Amino acid sequence: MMRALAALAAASLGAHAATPVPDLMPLPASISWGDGKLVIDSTFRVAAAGCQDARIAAAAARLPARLTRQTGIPIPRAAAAAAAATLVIECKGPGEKVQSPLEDESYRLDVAAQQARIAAPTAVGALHGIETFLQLVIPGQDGFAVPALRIEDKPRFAWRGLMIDVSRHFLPVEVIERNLDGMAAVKLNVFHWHLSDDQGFRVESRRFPKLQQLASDGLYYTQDQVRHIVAYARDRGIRVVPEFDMPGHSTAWFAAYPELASAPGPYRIERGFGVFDPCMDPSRERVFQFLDAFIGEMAALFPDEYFHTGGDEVNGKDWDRSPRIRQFKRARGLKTDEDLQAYFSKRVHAIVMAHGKKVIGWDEILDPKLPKGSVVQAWRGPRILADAARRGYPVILSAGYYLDLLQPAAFHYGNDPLGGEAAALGAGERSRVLGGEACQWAELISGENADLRIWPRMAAIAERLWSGSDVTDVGSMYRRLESASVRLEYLGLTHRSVQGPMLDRIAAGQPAGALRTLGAALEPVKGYARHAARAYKSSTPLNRMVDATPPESGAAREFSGAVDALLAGDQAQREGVRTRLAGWRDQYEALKPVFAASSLAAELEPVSRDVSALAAAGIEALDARPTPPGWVEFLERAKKPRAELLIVILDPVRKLVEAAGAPPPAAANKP
Ligand code: TNX
Repeated sequence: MMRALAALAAASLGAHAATPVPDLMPLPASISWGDGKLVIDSTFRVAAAGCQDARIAAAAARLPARLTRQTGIPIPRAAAAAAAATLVIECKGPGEKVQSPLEDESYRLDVAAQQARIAAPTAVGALHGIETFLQLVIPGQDGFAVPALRIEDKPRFAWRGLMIDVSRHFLPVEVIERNLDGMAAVKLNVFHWHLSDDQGFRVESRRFPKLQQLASDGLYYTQDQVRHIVAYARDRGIRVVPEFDMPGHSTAWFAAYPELASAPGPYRIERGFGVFDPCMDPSRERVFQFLDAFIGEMAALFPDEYFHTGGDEVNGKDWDRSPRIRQFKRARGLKTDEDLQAYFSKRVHAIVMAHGKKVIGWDEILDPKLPKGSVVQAWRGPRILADAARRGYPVILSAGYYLDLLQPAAFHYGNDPLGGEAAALGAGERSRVLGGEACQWAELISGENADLRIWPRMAAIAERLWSGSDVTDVGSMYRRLESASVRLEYLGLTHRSVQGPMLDRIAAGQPAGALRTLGAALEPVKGYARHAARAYKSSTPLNRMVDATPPESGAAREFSGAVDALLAGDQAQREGVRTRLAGWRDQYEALKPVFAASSLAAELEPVSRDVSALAAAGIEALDARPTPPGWVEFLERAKKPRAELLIVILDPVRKLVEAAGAPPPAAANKP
């Protein structure tokens, strides 16, 4: 039986006949359902047939342990002949030696009652098939099984990435590893590694060892660790694109090699965040000689054909202040700092290409002199994406995919690389839109909460980049995102589990349950508002409630939906709404001893009190009692962020209260 995918998405894949249907993410290009199911138990065996690729053997070897983690069923790591295997993986060829955006990533998955079979032209396609298979393993009334089906699948976009900044805060190797596991699980294929910025230089250089010695606080990846991560990523169908940001965002380099800078210095690793003046000096040949040697060393370490040299946010101040650089501009007929940056970029791009790489850079590099074939990473908006495509450059979208801005998954999900400005592009121009990359800037993340910031929203963006443009049902996305989120924890990500220890720390020995309840009513302030609230430094501990609170509260979203349904007449929602509100009302009393005991909790007292008062008003409204006195003033206060947290149940409760009785005019409300 065949069903249209959009309809499937709308049905959340949730109601297929009597068998439960798994929540796939990203949704595949096509599914047809068969009859019956393949049982998954401790007799599970996997066989790789005709795959001349070590990646498939490695993935097959990991499979039993992954299934065990997901199901709790002990499954031995034992090879099987194809005829006896539960899952057979076939791929025609190994695929490219160095994976590129041209790799064929398609696969087909057939599941019947006796056996499942993945067939793919390349190892990378087969790896995607394995991930789909794992997503299909769900518990039913008689144990774990995969429903019989055929899936034919391939990505909509060739470039599906996640950029992680490891300069502002260093992330240990194991954090990178588990994020690569998560990326592979949702079929992302580019890890863009932002390895240098004002706040730290994070790779060992043998040519220029002062970079790691003086510019990293001892927190950097050795070349062996880099090779390990590159191999780890390749094993999972993921390319690694390194970024060394220049000529701006480069203070850390100058702490090691001040002779690269436009001003004499002295320089120290930057501890604050923002856009800073230090900048490489385009007027000195020694800078390009240094970069030639450095890029040569790094080009050999990172096998990907693309090399990212940044290019963002050059403020030009140190250039303007230098008589030597002003003279250089005049002598070369370079009128503006943009012209000077274009000159710098042209030199650096020639070096990158001389070392056998293609260029990728932030959208400031878009200039008539940019070498053809260079990829433009559009971060300042969709207009520049369309502009780059019109001018003949391949381009990827990052604007609208900034995970550090803490926007809801639905916001990112609605941001299509071929939507907005790009919708007006012609077919040839559209083909240059290679895909997109989410960005996790690291001013306000640590190794502890990085997963919590990236996941699960990343999975929604991954679906936007993999699945068809007609897969847009937000309700379906959120339902499936919840399942995806649970599965990602089995893979080793900690976006859910880390809240436990973080809240326990804040509770300082008291029970943390009420903190969790409070947290469900809150979200961190959005955009750059945290930087307005205090002057963050890289040394500022990220151990507060705001750091432990996910960007999006699923509980608040569900509560809001339940209130809407209730107000539309669905009385079945009433008790659930009341129970939720009672929890939020009561957390304040429960937390009083915590506020008194813990310096980390003390700042939460006002917001906890307001959540409690708000919930109490909601309960009154459920009981049809009129609007409480002072309500309007109360709402004004409760709307404002406290402790960098927003009360996100405010709107649904306001609706409840207003439905119970129109608020009296503000003046009459004064206590
Ligand atoms: C702008 S996006 C930057 C980064 C910051 C980021 C914070 C880009 C190319 N540059 O240096 O970390 O904003 O969102």
